[in-house]
Amino acid sequence: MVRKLSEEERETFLSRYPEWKMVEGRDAVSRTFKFSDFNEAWGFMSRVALAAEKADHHPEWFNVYNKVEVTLTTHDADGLSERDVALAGNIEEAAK
Ligand code: HBI
Repeated sequence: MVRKLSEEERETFLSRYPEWKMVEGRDAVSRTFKFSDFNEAWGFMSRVALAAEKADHHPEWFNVYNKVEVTLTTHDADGLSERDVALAGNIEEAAK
């Protein structure tokens, strides 16, 4: 069973990744990415999908054309865990 992030770990996470915001009413973080077109968005999602499979930790996401909304939380912890921090790091890399 993976544990939830502490208050301090959350502050560290959110200051390290300021584009990620807490989701209202959920213990989750979310960020929206905008790409030049669908092809770029799709390439990003493909890279994230591979990282998610490798980590066995998967995002909740929504895509329309060049926009990808990503939400991270850990079902097994019923909230944010270090798995979300790690995946957010991979997602930031995949968006470069
Ligand atoms: N992804 N976001 C998220 N949260 C989980 O708890 C999770 C997951 N992907 C796979 C996974 N858990 C498996 O470890 C469990 O379903 C067995």
